[in-house]
Amino acid sequence: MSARPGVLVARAVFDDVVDRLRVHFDVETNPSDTPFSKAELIARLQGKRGALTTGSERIDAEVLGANPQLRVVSNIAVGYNNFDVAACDTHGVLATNTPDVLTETTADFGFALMMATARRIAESEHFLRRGEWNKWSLTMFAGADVHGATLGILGMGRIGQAIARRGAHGFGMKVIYHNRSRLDATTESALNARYVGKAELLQQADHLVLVLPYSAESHHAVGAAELALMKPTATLTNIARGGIVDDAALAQALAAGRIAAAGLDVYEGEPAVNPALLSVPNVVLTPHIASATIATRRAMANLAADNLIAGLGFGPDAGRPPTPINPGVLPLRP
Ligand code: 8YV
Repeated sequence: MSARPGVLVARAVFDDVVDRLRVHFDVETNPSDTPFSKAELIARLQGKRGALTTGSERIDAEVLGANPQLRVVSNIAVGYNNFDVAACDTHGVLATNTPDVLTETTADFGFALMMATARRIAESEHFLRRGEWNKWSLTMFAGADVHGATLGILGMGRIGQAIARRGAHGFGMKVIYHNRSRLDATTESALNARYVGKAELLQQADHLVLVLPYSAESHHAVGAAELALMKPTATLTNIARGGIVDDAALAQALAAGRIAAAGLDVYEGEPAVNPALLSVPNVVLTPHIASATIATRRAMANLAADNLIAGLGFGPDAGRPPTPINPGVLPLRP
């Protein structure tokens, strides 16, 4: 039997990143890139000390209980709602994520999706492709201005702040935000951002962007009651997580013209998308690609590999993984 620790790479990852893992570990990969079922994930993890996961793999008490030898779960994502961190603590398992490396790329996409939504880019492109464009007219696909408008940000972490910078400094937007904790005065003034209550954020924003982590508290943070507070001319953009928006309520609000338009990169129960959203024209829909540039996805995969290697006690940073979620479990049990 090999003395090298075994690790599972749960989804297809860049070959050179897997090669970095092979220097230290016996690596099992998933070349088909089909997400494992829970039972298969549990089976594939048998005997493994570590796993490289994505948002598709749920690591919970059942998975951890069935694999007591597991020591490190390294997510290729900044969000980690697929991890039960309390269960990881209980089992002495280190959980890690990939913050920072995706901030600017994700903010670029959030801004692009917000602009596409405000300026009706997808809706008008579909119209053109359907061959329906037979004359120019003054108000054809007239949308809402982005420059000078009020940008509302719900969740003001790293990505929220990067979106605020783009809005305030690139587009002369008035930035308001709501967050669990208020930013310090220096950061607020650098971003030209004003802290407001959630109701005021909903009422005042011309373009509302959601960038908060998903948790039991943020489930359906934007539902029918919140949508009812928004301006009928407003747009809503969700690049955070499915489940933060009540997708059924949003589809109804869009169909009724309760708000002007929405841009969604994430969905409740994705990759399934609520069919009601597919049938309303005033929504731009993308398949969870906010961090998807080659450079950023490579940086995420490499940071996840760094975490796995160091977490399992190898490489120059042995025992000191760069971005732990629950560093309290360190040093790990043998
Ligand atoms: C990931 C994301 O690509 O980092 C996150 O939290 O949502 C995306 O950047 C996705 O979660 C796959 O793991």
